[in-house]
Amino acid sequence: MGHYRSNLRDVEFNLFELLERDRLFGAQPYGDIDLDTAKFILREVDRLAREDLAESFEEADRHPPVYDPSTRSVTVTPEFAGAYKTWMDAEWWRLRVLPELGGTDAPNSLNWALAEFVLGANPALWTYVGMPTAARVVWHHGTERDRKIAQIGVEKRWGATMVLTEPDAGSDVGAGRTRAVPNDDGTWNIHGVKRFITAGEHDLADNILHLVLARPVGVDSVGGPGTKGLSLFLVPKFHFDPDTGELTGERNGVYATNVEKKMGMNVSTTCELTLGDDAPARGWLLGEVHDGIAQMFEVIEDARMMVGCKAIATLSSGYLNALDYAKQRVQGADLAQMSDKSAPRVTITRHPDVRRSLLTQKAFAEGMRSLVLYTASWQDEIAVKTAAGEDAALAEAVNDLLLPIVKGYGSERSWVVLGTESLQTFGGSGYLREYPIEQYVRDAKIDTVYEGTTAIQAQDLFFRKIVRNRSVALTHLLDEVKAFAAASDPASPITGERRLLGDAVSNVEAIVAKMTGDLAASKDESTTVYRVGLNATRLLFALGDVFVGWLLLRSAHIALTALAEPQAPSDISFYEGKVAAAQFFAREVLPKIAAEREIAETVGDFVMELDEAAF
Ligand code: ST9
Repeated sequence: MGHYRSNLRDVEFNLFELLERDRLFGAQPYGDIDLDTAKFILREVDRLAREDLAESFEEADRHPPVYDPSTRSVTVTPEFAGAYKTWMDAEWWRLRVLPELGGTDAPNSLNWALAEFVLGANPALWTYVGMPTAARVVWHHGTERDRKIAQIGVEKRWGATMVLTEPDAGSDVGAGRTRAVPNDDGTWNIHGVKRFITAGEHDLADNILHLVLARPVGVDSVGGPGTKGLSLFLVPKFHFDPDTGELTGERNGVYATNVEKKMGMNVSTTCELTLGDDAPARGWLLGEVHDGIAQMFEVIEDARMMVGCKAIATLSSGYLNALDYAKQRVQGADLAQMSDKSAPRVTITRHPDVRRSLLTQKAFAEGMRSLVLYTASWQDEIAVKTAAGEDAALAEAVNDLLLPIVKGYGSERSWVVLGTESLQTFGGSGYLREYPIEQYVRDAKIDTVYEGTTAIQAQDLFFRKIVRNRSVALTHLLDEVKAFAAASDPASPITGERRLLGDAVSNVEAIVAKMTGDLAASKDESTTVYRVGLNATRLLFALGDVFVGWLLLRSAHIALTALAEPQAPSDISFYEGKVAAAQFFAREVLPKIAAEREIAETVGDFVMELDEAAF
């Protein structure tokens, strides 16, 4: 058996029992999909991921792509290249491609469910398949010429990258110095050095289309300071005939000048790209307007969702690997017989702390899966409303609110639980390369860092998604959570847990109130905003816990209803597990938000006033 343990049953539960996604099938814009087809696709991708895509996971980690500085090229191992080809040949990635570009309109909820299988089996694979996202953004913002390029990119299965970061412009993208100079023929010459470019160079595709942020120079009224002065350019690795897509054989002046050596995700090439150094790097401005950061953010939003999905995919497989191990590992006697040295040895699933750990893993993995798919269900809502010509503003705002939580909270909780609980379940064996967990931990760490660090997600959440949105999306969601928490259900085994959820919402609202108050006070005393900064990640985590607790309890409610009817033995266990995970999370995690509130309310100025020498 390979390393990857998927959870198809839970994915289906989320899609069809919790989120009732099948209600969308057969109607616009998802007229081509029905429930049987969706379940068939899920089963197929699950099988493909476990049996084929997962196979090179370990090998590719031990034998990362080789960078040849003399040709500035990268060679990927045949094993990983085989997995990539298998995924591309299977064509399921076309469910993410616009119909205008040869794809099928499938709900984002279904797509992110499929993505979980791929990202769990071989996460780096996904980073090489950027074209569906890139082509969508190019199609939406491009001229006829750009749309043709998007069509060619999909048809020829080219790679695509997002090129933002520079050595001195990481979180602060607006500090980027890469320049773009217009040519007479409508193209631009790009000059600069970019860093940390995922899949920036490889031999898996015939060409790579780089989406590059650069600052136009020599053009009136554009190219000012900060992110708003950035434009987005389409810069191919190889020049091609824009009508046919045939490569001209001429190399464009964008080269990988280094490939980083990393802690994990070793098979995903992380490149330094130098543009326009010894040969011109020519590209096209995307569309006719200089609106680079907004255009790039459409790619970033997709990638942030991907990171959250990857994080929980790995946690879920980590948990299921740990569970398998715990069920077999015999060690020590039952604690209730600890004084009897001749008592029979038991599997470690009998030990209280291991059970606590396994339920922690289960609750976070399943709760955050719900969070990812719940967020995706708002993306479905945007598509449905847009197709019907209706106002999608609320759906957009709720999706925007949830994205930093999916990415920031999802990645942090996954990485911590993987390291402290999943690996720990294996004892010393978890530290060995014999088991996949040590690689999971290494591969998962990047999720808290790239696509905007956790601190960036926390600031995005508060300043942009709450304050700038005037709390419309937050209030909408918290009202739903409060209504669920307050619903009367006296005989139910989750009555106490609903109360704990209600308390957690009050506490998170108090954290928001404290931060909003400090922000308002900063109009008179600007440094008061530091208090907001000190509470930002606290809010991100607290809100994530509330939403996960709510989704787990909603799942438990559905499970309890199902358990009232006759069920197959495997379904009884499944539904009992859903109830237990929700009860555990509500009892063990949600009460901690009260302490977070207390800390948040006492946050003052001393941390920022401390002399740097005292650190
Ligand atoms: C990276 C690569 O880390 C990781 C690779 C992952 C794997 C990718 C694999 C590919 C997967 C497939 C998907 C991708 C496909 C790839 C191929 C594609 C070619 N929401 O607040 P302001 C906009 S890459 C929406 O003033 P500052 C908005 O337009 C590196 N839009 O910010 C706004 O204008 P307005 C990742 C947003 O102070 C404008 O920005 N790097 C949002 O100027 C200015 O906003 C990062 O993620 C938003 N949430 O700049 C950067 N926020 O206000 C992290 C801003 O008028 N840093 N906009 O609407 C940040 O996010 C900073 O907060 C900052 C600050 C740069 C936005």
